[in-house]
Amino acid sequence: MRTTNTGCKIINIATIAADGAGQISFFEANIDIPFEIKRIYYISRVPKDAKRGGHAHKELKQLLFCPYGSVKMLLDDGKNREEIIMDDPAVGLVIDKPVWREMRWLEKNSVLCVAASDYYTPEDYIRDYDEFIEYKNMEFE
Ligand code: T46
Repeated sequence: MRTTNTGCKIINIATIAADGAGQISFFEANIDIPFEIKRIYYISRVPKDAKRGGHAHKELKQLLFCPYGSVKMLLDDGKNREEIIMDDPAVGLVIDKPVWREMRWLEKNSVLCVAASDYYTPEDYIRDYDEFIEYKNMEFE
């Protein structure tokens, strides 16, 4: 496990290879990731260079992983900004605090999967960057 410059965590997802038959990866809630899972979603059929995201979450915790292809994550905690390329099915990104995220698809049809700690709650999103900075400044004070 490695903590990134924006306070996210890069984790190794347990992965077992089968001779000539690929690999299987798995994780368990509360054991391998620090929360209960209430929702799974995945983003697929995205063209190369398309961008998504552009928001932060107030409370939601998530594990992101890319089982196929390559997606660039831009992460910003209000003080630090970094880019992380997700291209390994055996690696996950835990975002468990308010961090602004933008995603760019580096390869057509890459799949981004997310295990989330809560049901879909539109009120939990901050979709305006200035509002996000104000929210973080209140947190830093
Ligand atoms: C995140 C990044 C990594 C739902 O109705 N239920 C859901 O569970 C989700 C995730 C989305 N939606 C609806 C809300 C919008 O009408 O799907 C539409 C597209 O969602 P959004 O523009 O937020 O998608 P992304 O790819 O920008 O962001 C998503 C997640 O929403 C977000 O939580 O962290 O992936």
